[in-house]
Amino acid sequence: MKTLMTRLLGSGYLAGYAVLVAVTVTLALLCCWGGGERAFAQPPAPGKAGGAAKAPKAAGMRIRREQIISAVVTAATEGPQFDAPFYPLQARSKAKWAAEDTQIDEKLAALRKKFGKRPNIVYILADDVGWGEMGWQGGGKHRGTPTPTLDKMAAEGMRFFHAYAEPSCTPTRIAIMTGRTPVRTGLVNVLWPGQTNGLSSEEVTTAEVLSKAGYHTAMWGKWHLGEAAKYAPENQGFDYAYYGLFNGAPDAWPDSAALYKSPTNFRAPFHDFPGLEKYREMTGIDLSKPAFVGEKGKGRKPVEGPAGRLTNQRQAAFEKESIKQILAYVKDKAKSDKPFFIYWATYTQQICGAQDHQNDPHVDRVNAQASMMAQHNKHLAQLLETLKAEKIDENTLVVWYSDNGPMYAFWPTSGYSWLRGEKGDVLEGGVRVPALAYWPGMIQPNQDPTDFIHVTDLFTTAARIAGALDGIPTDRVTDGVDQTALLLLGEGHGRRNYMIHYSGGDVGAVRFEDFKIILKGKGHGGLPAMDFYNVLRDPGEKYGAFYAGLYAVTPVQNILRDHLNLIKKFPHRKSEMPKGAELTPHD
Ligand SMILES: [Ca+2]
Repeated sequence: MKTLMTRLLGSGYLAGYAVLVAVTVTLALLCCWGGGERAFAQPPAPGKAGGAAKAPKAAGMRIRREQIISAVVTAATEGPQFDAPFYPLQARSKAKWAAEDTQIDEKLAALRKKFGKRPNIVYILADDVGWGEMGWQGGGKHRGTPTPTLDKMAAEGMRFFHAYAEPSCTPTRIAIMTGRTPVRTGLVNVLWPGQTNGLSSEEVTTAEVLSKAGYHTAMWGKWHLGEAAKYAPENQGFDYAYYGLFNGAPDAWPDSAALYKSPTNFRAPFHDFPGLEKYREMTGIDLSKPAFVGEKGKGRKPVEGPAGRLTNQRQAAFEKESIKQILAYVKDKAKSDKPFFIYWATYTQQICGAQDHQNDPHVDRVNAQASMMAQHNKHLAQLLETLKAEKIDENTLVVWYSDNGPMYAFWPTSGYSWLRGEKGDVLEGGVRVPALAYWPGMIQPNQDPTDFIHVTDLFTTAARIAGALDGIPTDRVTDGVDQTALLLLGEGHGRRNYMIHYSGGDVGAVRFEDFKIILKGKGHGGLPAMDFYNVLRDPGEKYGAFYAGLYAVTPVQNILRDHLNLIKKFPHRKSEMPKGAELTPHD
């Protein structure tokens, strides 16, 4: 990877970079970089700490041309420090965004006047639901996985055809919780039961930002960001948390062992698992407490009953208990003078199904996830009805987002994507996911913007809507951009035109506008090795011919270069994973 980067960012850089800067920087600045040193009245200030380059302090001091370019392109002028490729778009959108921000402020102020408090925020993160799985995408009942409530939300809210996540569970959970590309946090791998690392306490979560801003904060579902108490949600900003520790796989292990002994072990996926007791003897890993209920400042205790015992019925039981609690929570907090933040990391659709819904209309019984999706749609409808009954639906943003693409290893109990690739890939099938935003009265119904969003954006957008942008730390890079304008003003108001798709700790692909380059091994014929796509024209990534996209190579290289350069100023947090123990299975 390093050699490839060096080659990609080689001799052609300067010319291309000058073009990029010329296009994006204001005329006032352009006049400053004709000579070696010029006076520059108001130099932008970079991020406050974390090894950021020092900004010239006094107005009018003389600075070098290189410093001007670097400061304009990579550094924050105030507030959060975003990734370097964000700044050219910000620079050329300054007037437009300022006008939009005024409109947004007015809308939020009017809402606050009406309800007397800031908006509630509900983030629902689904598991392994592939792009195309929704009825509104051509899936739904036509693929044996009915999604009636999600289709209703799509019709009454904003549906995203261009929503992106990280390629797997833990990384997307890091991204939604911190607004940061996982590699920056020191945690890039999917966590497996018994592993001792997790999301560093030094990271600032969405829950911490909102809690500090006066929100009630609660979570239900699959945490999967570390097993130790210090990593637990009640110690990462949530007042209350009802959560599972592990990925979805262990729920199927004990039953698989039993199935293996029976004459009906057809395709039991984990049939070599020796059972909980034997496994503990062999490994020292105790799987008997897969779920906990925690309260901030009070610690946690294991979940009792079927939702707290590994079996392939646990996920469905856990979801049932979760929605019961969520509805009670909403009813209770509707009366509070403080708003609430709910993070519901639903098990839908992990490996196990929901027995009660196996015989629902249109449910494919061979695909266990279809029944889980049916159950989830029912629960989701109950949540929306409750918000309405409590008369807070117009003061509650609900976002539904899948965490990654399907996992075909468990086919046909795997989910599905119409796109190429699967969970773990930086191909569209791995990272492009179904997503929705629903907010009656604030988000206009039936919208399908072409703008693209990334799961990290939910962090920054929550902070914006809560009036808590000042809670975002400025001593580190935040990758999520504020997408409130897209939500409230509609198509064309998105604030993102690039993405860096990571595969574990390495850059796997770079996106700029409609162009996407997937970085590969060795080049040939004097050209770097990469697959080039226009993913607007070719969402299935079927036509990866490089030559048609030669003109886009330099802009994409520049994005990569600026991204990598900023890492030098804001180094990644050290991994807490013991050296040499990094495995990267998907889940
Ligand atoms: Ca997942």
